[in-house]
Formats: sequence, structure tokens, C-alpha cells
Amino acid sequence: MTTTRRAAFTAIAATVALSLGVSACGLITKDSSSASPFAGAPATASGNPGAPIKKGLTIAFLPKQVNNPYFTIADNGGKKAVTELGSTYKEVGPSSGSDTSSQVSYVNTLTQQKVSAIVVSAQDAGALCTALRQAMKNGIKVVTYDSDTNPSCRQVFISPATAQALGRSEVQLLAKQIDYKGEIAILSAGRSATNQNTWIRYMKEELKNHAYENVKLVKVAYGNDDAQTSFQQTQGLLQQYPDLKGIIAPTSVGIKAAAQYLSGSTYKGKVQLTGLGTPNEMRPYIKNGTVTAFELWDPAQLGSLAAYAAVSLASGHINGMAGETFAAGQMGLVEIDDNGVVLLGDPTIFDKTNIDSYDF
Ligand code: RAM
Repeated sequence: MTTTRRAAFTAIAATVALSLGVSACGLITKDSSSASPFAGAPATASGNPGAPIKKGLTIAFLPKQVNNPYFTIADNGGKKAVTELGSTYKEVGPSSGSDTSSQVSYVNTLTQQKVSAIVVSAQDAGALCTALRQAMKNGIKVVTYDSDTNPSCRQVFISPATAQALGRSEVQLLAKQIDYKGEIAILSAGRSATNQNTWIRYMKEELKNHAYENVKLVKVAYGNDDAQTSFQQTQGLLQQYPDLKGIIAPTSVGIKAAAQYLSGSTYKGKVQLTGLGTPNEMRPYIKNGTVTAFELWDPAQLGSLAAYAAVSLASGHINGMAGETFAAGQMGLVEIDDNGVVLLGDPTIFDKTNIDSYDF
């Protein structure tokens, strides 16, 4: 990662994030020495920062999965921003988190409908590419949020935080809970999910550190962001590895299902569970002692930031080039990083001391 936030902003944002519990997002500055002529975003020239923000656009959100509370929160954040900017919001998407061909069909339909921008959380890094490139050829702007495609298949990616920070911190959280000793497993979402796979890569990197020499990753299981499959996969992990000490589930569907299984079993409090989940879904499991701590960013802010980027792109304000900036309401002025990436900010860690302060 070649960008850093301004030091002063970081200090303020960190304080705000801690005291108010919001993910910090602000002006992200680009190190001029890192300018890359090979930025993956297909833009070749900057947009016109003086162009007015257009109204009457149609911004379509295409989450990984429509009936997933995490995406409901994120997309409602997007809806609010789109509506406030005077454009029309719509949401389409599969009900299964592992139905990539259906995501492709939705992209094709939105292209035929000539929407102004597609904001998509990709179930697969490559599978949506042909359809998204076709959309961009037709003048439709493409923003990925939450889970990216290959960089050349979109203009901007709104990333919750750096994948590195997320992956490493989940290992750090779990290792502390199991006293740096024992077998652990990962319960992921879909096998091809870009976001989970990137985080898992960094989890494995983190585990190479000396501090974890007595921690052994025994399996990565896939619950496909389906509650029942994730529940059964958790059960399977414990049958296969009776000495398992901990599970990391970097998916809001997976962590809830795993918590449900553990809390009704003899493993409650004995097998530690952490990962990414929403405070409202995880509150009962923090309260009943199944889960000690987990983390997440504010999904509504992620959706909102994606909406501002989509409207700015569709207004010709930005093209997705590194160094361009766009206004993101209360989140301020945001700068696009190399490869068209925009970072939301640091996630919040939830535990019994702060979980009641959050309502999402
Ligand atoms: C699930 C999805 C999503 C992920 C969250 C944390 O809802 O897999 O992509 O970001 O979990």
C-alpha cells in the first residue's frame, strides 16, 4: 500500500472512531513517488473537477446477496446518499451468495437498461469481467464495493479497510483469545469471494510470524454465506478436529451461524470464535459468552461512499484515476489511490464493553 493518511487526520479520525464508534474516512493522500502509469482502473485521463454533480441519474446497487443484513445496511447507506444527491437508487441481486452466473445476468440486464452506474460487490474477481467491461464500453460507470473484481473491470473500488489490516487483525484477535496455542480453522464465505480470499491470504501471512509458532491452521471451510451451510460446516470442523481451539469467520453470515452452533453446544466458551459480523446480529453471542470480540466497519458508510463515487464518476467529475478527489458528504473530500482504490478506514472491534453503543 503506497498511500498514507495525513498524520493529523489520522490522529483525529482514530479518536473519533474510538469515541463515536464510526469508521474513519477522510482525505487519503497519495505519495507522489508511487505514481503508477499502470493503475488498473481503465481511466486514462482525469475527469473534470469543475463539472457539476448531475441529478436524475440511475445508480444500481448489485450486492453479493440481497437478503443479507450486512448488504441491507450497506445499500441503505447508498440509497440515502443517491437520493440526497437527486438521483434514483435501485437494488438488484441474487439471494444466494454463491450464484455468480446470476450476478453476471444482473450486470447484463442493467447494461440493457442503460443505468448510469453499477455499484457491485463481486462474488468472483474474474467472472463478472466480460459483462462489466461491456457495461463500461456502453458508458456505464462501474464501482465495486466490499468485494472487488480484477482492477481492469471497474473504475473505482471502495474497500472497507486494507485487506492486510483486516486479515492480520483477525489472527491477532483470535490468537490472544486462545493464548497463542492450538489448532484453528477459518470458516469463509464463497470459495471465489475476492474479499474473503484476500483477507485469508493475509491471515496466512500473519500466522508465519514467530508469535504463532504454536498456532496451527488446520482447515479453511466454506459456508457460501448461507446460514445452514455455515452452521453445518462449523459442526463438521469440530467433528473433524476435536481439539480445535478457535475459528475465524470473516463473513457476517458465517460468524453468526458459527456462533449459533457453538452457543448451543458443549463447545460454548471453550472454542473461541472471531471474525467479521454486525453488532446487532452478534450481540446475543457476546452477551452469552460465546464470542469475546469481533470486528467490522460501518457498512452504511461503505455503501454511502460507493454512492458518492458512482455519482461523481457518472457526472464526469472523476474517472477513477489515482490522485483525483471527490466529495463524499459528511465523510469529506476523498482521494483515489493507485488502482482506483478508496479506503473507508479502520474497522471497529466490538466486545462486551462497547457493543451496546452500536445499532446496526
Ligand atoms: C458477508 C459478505 C461480505 C462481507 C461481510 C463481512 O456479509 O461475505 O462480502 O464483507 O460478510
